[in-house]
Amino acid sequence: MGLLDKLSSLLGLKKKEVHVLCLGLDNSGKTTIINKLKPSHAQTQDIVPTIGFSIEKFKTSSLSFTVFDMSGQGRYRNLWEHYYKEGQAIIFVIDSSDKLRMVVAREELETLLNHPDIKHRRIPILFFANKMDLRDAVTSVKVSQLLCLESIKDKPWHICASDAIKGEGLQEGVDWLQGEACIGRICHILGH
Ligand code: G3D
Ligand code: MG
Repeated sequence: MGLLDKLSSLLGLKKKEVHVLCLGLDNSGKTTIINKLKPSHAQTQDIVPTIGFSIEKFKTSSLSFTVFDMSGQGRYRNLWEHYYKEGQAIIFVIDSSDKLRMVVAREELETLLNHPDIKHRRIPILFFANKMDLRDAVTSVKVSQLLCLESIKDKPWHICASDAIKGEGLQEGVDWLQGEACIGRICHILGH
């Protein structure tokens, strides 16, 4: 059973589909992470609506994943923001060794958090401080400071250091997301 199948079966969401958005700057490691999480039977669909922007999608029986690069090209923004509405959980990936673009990642995160389709929803956000194996990488605590994560008060969030190539840290992250999604589901049922 792949990590994601386990997640969906534990959530008891056999019928209802959960949409997860996996976002971050290009080259942060999204595709590598998703490929590690993806069960072998998942159907992948690469969509390339415009040259220079691509969206990866795949589905398991009860989870659907949409992955895209937030590469700062304003003209593609509408294309990716279109997916915010359906997202019920977010995985935001950061290249911990790319200090130069950390500020760009922070700006993208702020724009995401202020988007009308995200702003007022208690949507869980899992951050992967990825590429921890690289000598230049800063710690996940430092990444969290650089991205001002402490200022996120109205959404559950969690940061995990990861090495997507070896697959390290991914399980911890998925476990956390699973717990949050369960809580969110129970609150939803209870009408909170
Ligand atoms: P993206 O989908 O976010 O654009 P990718 O990023 O998953 O394509 O990864 C970009 C590059 O970073 C890839 O290298 C990939 O192998 C590498 N990478 C991803 N995660 C890690 C990690 O945790 N550690 C290290 N050292 N490298 C990582 P290439 O060389 O194929 O461009
Ligand atoms: Mg990619």
